[in-house]
Amino acid sequence: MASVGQTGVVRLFAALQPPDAVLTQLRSAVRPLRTLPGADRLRWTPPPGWHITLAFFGEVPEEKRSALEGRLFRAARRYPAFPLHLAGGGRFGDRVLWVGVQGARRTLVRLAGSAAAAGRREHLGLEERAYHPHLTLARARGRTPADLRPLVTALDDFTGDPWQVTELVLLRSRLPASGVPGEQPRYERVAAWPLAAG
Ligand code: 2AM
Repeated sequence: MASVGQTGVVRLFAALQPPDAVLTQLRSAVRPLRTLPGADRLRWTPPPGWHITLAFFGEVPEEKRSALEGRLFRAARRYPAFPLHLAGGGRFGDRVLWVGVQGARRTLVRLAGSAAAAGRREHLGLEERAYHPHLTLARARGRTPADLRPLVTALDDFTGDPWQVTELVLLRSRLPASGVPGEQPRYERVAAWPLAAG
């Protein structure tokens, strides 16, 4: 378990971590994108931290942490293992470039809903926005919009190998010290629970 920060709160989110072989494939697909015009003006997410967010809990007070973890453990064991693969590109407006997630998407969306419900029952401030499965590859810097369309097109033909999702992971996000240009959050695995139904 990660140690609790000095303020007694930690920034936590539930996620899936694709296996290393899939991340290696994605890395190879992303490498040529980084040489396209405008790509150097984006902040590219470092491959070791690549994940598919299920639910973002924000700052979780220490006293709610074990109850949240218990709820996530119980949610995970209600689901069977299920297959996913990464495929194609997409974007959120002119700010976020991502790779899509395909396969047992209905199960994925239900699992994400259960993870969000676990947070809501602990009265954590979850956003109500619709869940859109994705793995973020790059973000626009600051307020500068970016033309992400050529990068999305370049990912059209990418399809990664399928893998079997067998666990729900709790990750901690450590924000960079403010004022460090280009610094990104670091993610740390705090806990993982098996999908154990069936
Ligand atoms: P993103 O990939 O779409 O940026 C850790 O911050 C993870 O939680 C990121 O993958 C991020 O999604 C996701 N997330 C969802 N809502 C968030 C929020 N309000 N603030 C920060 N991250 C959020």
